[in-house]
Formats: sequence, C-alpha cells, structure tokens
Amino acid sequence: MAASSPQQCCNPTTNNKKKERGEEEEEEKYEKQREMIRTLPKGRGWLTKEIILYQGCWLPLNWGLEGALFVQNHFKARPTDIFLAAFPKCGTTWLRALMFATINRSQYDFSTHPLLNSGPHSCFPFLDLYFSNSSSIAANLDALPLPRLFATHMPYSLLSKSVTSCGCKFVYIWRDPKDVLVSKWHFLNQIKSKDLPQLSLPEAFELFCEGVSEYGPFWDHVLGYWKASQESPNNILLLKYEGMKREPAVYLKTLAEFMGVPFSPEEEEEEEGVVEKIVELCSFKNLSNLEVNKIGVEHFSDELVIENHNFFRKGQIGDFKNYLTREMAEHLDSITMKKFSGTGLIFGASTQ
Ligand code: PAP
Repeated sequence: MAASSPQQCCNPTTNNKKKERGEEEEEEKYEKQREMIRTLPKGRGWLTKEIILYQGCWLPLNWGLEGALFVQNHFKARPTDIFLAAFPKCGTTWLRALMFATINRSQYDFSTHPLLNSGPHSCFPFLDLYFSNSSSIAANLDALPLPRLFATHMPYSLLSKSVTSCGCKFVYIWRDPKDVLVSKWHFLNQIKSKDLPQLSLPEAFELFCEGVSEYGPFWDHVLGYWKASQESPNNILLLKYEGMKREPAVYLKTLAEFMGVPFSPEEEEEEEGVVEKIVELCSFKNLSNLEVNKIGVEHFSDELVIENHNFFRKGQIGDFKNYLTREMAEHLDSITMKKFSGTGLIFGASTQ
C-alpha cells in the first residue's frame, strides 16, 4: 500500500472527509448497538424503570450497560492498575477509603487527610460511569497517579480479555446476600427518581431471589470473581465484609500486601500505629460523622448525583434480621448454599 504523501496529510479537505467517515462509522456502530439493546430481555429496575439482561447480567441502561459496552470497547487497562470490584452494597465505600488511604499513606497526614473533606467515592473513578462523567479526574485516565485505582460493579464475565489478562489486580468484596438485599432495597428506594413507585420489600425479595436487580444475579457475580481468584490468586483477592468488620487490621495488612505496599514493621509498631490509624480513619463511625458525608453530594454523572449520607446507613452485620422473616432468610440461605455448592466457596456461620 502506498504511503500517503505529507501534502495529503495536511490537506484540510481530505482530513475533513476522513473525520466525517470516522463519525459515520461511529454512528453506524452506535445504531447497531442500540438495535442490539432493543432485542435484549427487560426486567423491573429498582432504581430506574427497567433493567436489561446483557450477557447474563441485569444492568440499568444509562450507566450499567452503556458503561459495560464502553469499557469493553475502549478501556485500556495497565498491568499496574488495581480494581475494586463488588456487587452493589457489599462494602465499596469502605474499601475505597481503605485502599486510597493505604496506597497514599506516605503523602498525607492523618489530621489533614483528604478523606476528612471529600467523600470516599471521589477518591478514585467509578469505571462504569467513566464515559459519561465530565469531571476532570475521569476525563483523563492517563493523568491518574500510579497505580491507577478504579471501582467497578461489573461482573468478571463482562470485563474484556484485555483487562483480565493484562496482569492488573482486583480486590473483590462480598457480603451475606441477606444483608445485601436489605441494604440495596433501602439505598435504591432512597435515591430512585420520585416518579417511580416504591419497591416493597416482598417485591424486592422476589426479584433478588430471581437474580433480577442491578448487576444481578448476586451469586453469579460472586462466583465469577471467586473462580477467577482460584485461577489467578496473585491477581484477585476476595474479601468478606463480615470478616473485615471483625478484624479490620488483619485484613488491612493482607490488602496492603496484595496491593504491593505492605506495612513495614515500624509502621505496625505501637508508636506509629499506621494500620490502626487507617482503620480508624475509614471506620463507619468516623466517616459517617464527617460533615462531607452528612451533607455532601457525589456527582457520578449528569444523571446520577447521590447525597453522601446514603452510603452510610448502619454498617452492621445481620441487620437483615430486622426486616426479613425467618422463612425469607432461610429461603435466601438455601439459594446461596445451592449456588455455591461444589464451588469451594464457603458460606456459613464460620465465615460470617
Ligand atoms: P455502593 O455499592 O452503593 O457503593 P457500598 O458502599 O458497597 O455501596 O455498601 C454500602 C454499605 O456499606 C452500607 O451497608 P448497610 O446498608 O447495611 O448499612 C453502609 O452502611 C456500609 N458502609 C459504608 N461505609 C462503611 C464503613 N466505613 N465501614 C463499614 N460499613 C460501611
């Protein structure tokens, strides 16, 4: 093929035509995408009117599905990237704060730490919303400090091969689905648009059991990362909310080591007590009482603006007992046991 002459490259007419062709191709691609989306099964959304079943995962159109397609088509992961992945309401807010504070611990003083003045969700980008987020941090991912930290609710199966095989790391947190259901039901009813009817708890329970909720089914989400962690234990760390609540310092050390920034013996020593300071800074009690988390808001995208206080409800293990009947709890447990059976992933009293 003949190389284009320098004159051609600088010719504005040729360049404009190329640009137009490029735009047409993009438009054609998006039309095909819209056509494909129209054919997908739809279900009752908890936050928006409907959610869409895409490759086995229920996603809201505007941020979930479009975000997933954008990431699949355009996002370039780097081997040094670290992802925080979770099904919604499993502990992203907490882990965001812990990861940010741990990675950047040499940069900040605990008395003037950025987490004291900005919500944990603004520490690093939510990848699923990157394409529609106009804030400067998301606008230029190349400018982010290394290692780049990203949060995502996307299931492992939706991440492109270029992401999962580039050597980057994933921290995955999961939680008892009974508490996830109750947390999610409160949260989405709280932030959903006012013209949508309230979702009752029995309705939410039925939908959750069928897997129909944003980023559901819950069990497939957990199993996707669990299986991947079995194959690549150095790249995927699975954490459980309940374990972290009981022994936050122990898990924080594991997390730091996994992220490649282990605490030194001096940092762990009583005098410096960096581990304890980070645990304290990121605790539910401390974060939920900060002014920024009481009255601040998080602009995830033009359509998704959430008041920070919604991310801090109770932060307790077993709050489901205040909402679910015994039968409901037993039914959810039996689904979990069945789904996890034979996978090696343990769910039960000993892991709670
Ligand atoms: P997201 O998926 O919308 O980001 P996420 O942060 O994963 O939400 O989950 C919110 C839950 O974590 C809430 O649980 P609850 O509804 O059962 O109370 C919230 O209270 C809890 N949470 C938030 N911050 C912390 C924290 N620092 N420590 C422990 N739990 C926390």
